[in-house]
Amino acid sequence: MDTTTHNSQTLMQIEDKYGAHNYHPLPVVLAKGKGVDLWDVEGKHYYDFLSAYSAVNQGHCHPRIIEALTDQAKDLTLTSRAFYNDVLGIYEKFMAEYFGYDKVLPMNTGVEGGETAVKLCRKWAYTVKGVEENKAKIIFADGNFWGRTLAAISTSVDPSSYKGFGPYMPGFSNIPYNDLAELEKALEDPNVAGFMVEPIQGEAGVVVPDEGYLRKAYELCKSKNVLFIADEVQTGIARTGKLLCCDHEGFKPDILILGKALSGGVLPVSAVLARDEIMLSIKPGEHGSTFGGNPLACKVAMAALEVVRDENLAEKAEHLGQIFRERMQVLVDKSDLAVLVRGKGLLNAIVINDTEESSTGWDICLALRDNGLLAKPTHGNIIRFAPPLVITEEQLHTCCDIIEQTIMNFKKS
Ligand code: IF1
Repeated sequence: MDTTTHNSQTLMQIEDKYGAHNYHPLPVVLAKGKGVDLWDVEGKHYYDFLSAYSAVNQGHCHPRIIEALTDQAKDLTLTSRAFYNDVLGIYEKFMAEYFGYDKVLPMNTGVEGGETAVKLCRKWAYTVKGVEENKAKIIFADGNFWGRTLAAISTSVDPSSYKGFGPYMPGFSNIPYNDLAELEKALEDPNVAGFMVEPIQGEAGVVVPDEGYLRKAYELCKSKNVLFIADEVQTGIARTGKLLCCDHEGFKPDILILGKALSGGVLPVSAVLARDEIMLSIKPGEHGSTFGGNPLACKVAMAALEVVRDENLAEKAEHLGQIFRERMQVLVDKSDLAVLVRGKGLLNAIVINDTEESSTGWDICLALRDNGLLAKPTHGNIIRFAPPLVITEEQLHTCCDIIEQTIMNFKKS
């Protein structure tokens, strides 16, 4: 093992030489995280305003979650699903009761959750709804992002996601986001089995649909015996001020996909929840994964969800999110650069007065980094701001000061 003492520069060079170039990270090399705080290799402090894309809602290295990890790691980490173990059933009951569903199918990454939801929806279509084999259709919204697999990119309208990876998955179609008329039209096709949608589109730039859109979309799906599939991988687990973003509109998705903060960012844990009629359409041996539902992940996830409940993180996100948007609105009103702020809870974004192709968002994030705050643009002109939900009101104001000063003093290149 390389035991040389490295600095940020040498570590970035090593990654460049030996690692695939499938990312373009902001040039900062992190070495330690605790709560909202991050430190780089040289010991410089930053406030985390990305939370690993909403995976670290509970704060970095939360002691209760780390304790669950280390305790279980000493006993049993993985049995595979070839055998039972003494944790999975306890976890499944915990999850079913926590979210109010009959059953849970445990997976690892968010995109595996999405793939699982699509397979469940198709299987339900053929075995319950009565759609002809291989004719099931699932509708997605333009601007969606649910991961990097071939099925996920087949529904993308972003060339950087799908270009050069064809041919694409059949049986998928797209409609505009936040457009009930287009959804109603698409649902006329009797082969439609599901509508899979993010309650707020994260990667698209924290795009919040009109009040009531989700509820009405759900009702339209119900009226056509079509499953409403909520991708809450990024919006779930208290991020938007409720346990689930769909809770803002008071309905339960037919299929719920969770990931990211389900483990508090400690290891990959995802889950798909549904009622028996849907979940039992997949029979033994028809789906699974080596690590899905492993005892280590189950203990970590239960601790992560107990932290959300015991520390009232949804209420915090709701309260602090309002403060954040009020502070940012003051900035928007006096800045020529920041044109609007939008979001729910502590999932927010600022739209910058420049083109999607510009580097202004990136350049502002470099300046924010220099001023001790880490954020990343979703597009050239949209910066997402999503701190861990454990941030205090005082820390939030300090960070709003940093954002305000950085943007007010920023000079476009
Ligand atoms: C990357 C984006 C965010 C997601 C939603 C499913 C998944 C994601 C709503 C898949 C994952 C991650 C992927 C990561 C960066 C990040 C991301 F910029 F890519 F688009 F958050 F907006 N549904 N999003 O946001 O979950 O398989 O990654 O566990 O690919 O760079 P995953």
